[in-house]
Amino acid sequence: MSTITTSVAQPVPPQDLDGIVGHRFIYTYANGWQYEMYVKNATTIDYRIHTGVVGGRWVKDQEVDLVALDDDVYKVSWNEPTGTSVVVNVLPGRRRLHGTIFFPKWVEDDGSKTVLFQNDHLDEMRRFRDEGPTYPIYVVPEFAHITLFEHVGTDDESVISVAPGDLPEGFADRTN
Ligand code: FER
Repeated sequence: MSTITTSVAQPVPPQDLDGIVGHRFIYTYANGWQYEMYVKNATTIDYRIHTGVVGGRWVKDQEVDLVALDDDVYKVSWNEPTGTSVVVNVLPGRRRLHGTIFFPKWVEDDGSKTVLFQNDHLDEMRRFRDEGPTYPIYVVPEFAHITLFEHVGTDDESVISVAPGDLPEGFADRTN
């Protein structure tokens, strides 16, 4: 294994994203929440939330910032139309993940308003975001274990195409 070196002149390590782009992974946070992410391409994710306070929610075409921090270490960051911000660090080879979710107060108060296929409700989500209340932000930092990690190819709209509740029995429990 080689060591990646950076400096003031070159702070950016090599950006080889092949180990995460075009992959689907399912993971369970230490608080029991189970999530599924598909990195559709270097700037876009689709995802489903299988269990947790907003279980049942699913989203396609969320724009993200995706970077490689080191060998086998990636960071995915984004802001939702709901106002929720998320930062997820992913170590596929170690099957390790850490997510920090920054929920606006209105989601903490009633997350059920976000439990839907968000793409059909984008204006409504932006309205809720703008109505708030936003503060205090509810910060949820948790480790997770990746139970499934698979290459499925890029830009495949069939990977995440149905609601979490409409999947075959046991879908999210498949491991590899
Ligand atoms: C994740 C944590 C949070 C994730 C998505 C969210 C796809 C989204 C939360 C929300 O908008 O309610 O690991 O991965």
